[in-house]
Amino acid sequence: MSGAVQGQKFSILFNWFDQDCDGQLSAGDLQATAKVFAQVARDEDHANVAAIHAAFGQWWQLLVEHADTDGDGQVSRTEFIAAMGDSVTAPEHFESAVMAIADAVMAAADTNADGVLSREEYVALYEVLGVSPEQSAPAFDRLDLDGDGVISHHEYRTAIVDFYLSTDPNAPGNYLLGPIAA
Ligand SMILES: [Ca+2]
Ligand SMILES: [Ca+2]
Ligand SMILES: [Ca+2]
Repeated sequence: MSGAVQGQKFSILFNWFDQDCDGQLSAGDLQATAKVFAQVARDEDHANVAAIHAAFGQWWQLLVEHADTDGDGQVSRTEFIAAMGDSVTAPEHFESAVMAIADAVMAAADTNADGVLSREEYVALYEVLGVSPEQSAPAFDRLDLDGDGVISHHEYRTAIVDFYLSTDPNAPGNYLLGPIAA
């Protein structure tokens, strides 16, 4: 049961990364995903755009190393889900791979650079990613754990950890990408 929740989340993630929708992740897919995320940054925010591209590059290296078990230079859905539940979420990789992307994306999305995500900044981030305000606004309320109306860096990281590591179907961080239930 617990594995099913994680598998469902990783499968949604796979769909996001597989930008050309051919059922395989490639270096090109990850570069395209980085470009999508980078759109949330302000035009002059070159530092965070570079950080997003670097973090996705690192992420792809980790996937090739740990997920591409048949060595064809691409990562299938099955390979991805297996590696996500195993190597990628291991503590020694999680901070450098997953959190590097999360931190760069949050910094880019924090367009007024006050260190927190307002509802407007959060909704704008998800609009770039193709998630409607109808989905992202309720997610914002769940991720704002202390209810102060903004998502702090700590709340954001808690959501990322929940999303990747929690097997609880009701973990607030599951809503990071919108509802996971089919
Ligand atoms: Ca692909
Ligand atoms: Ca802000
Ligand atoms: Ca908060």
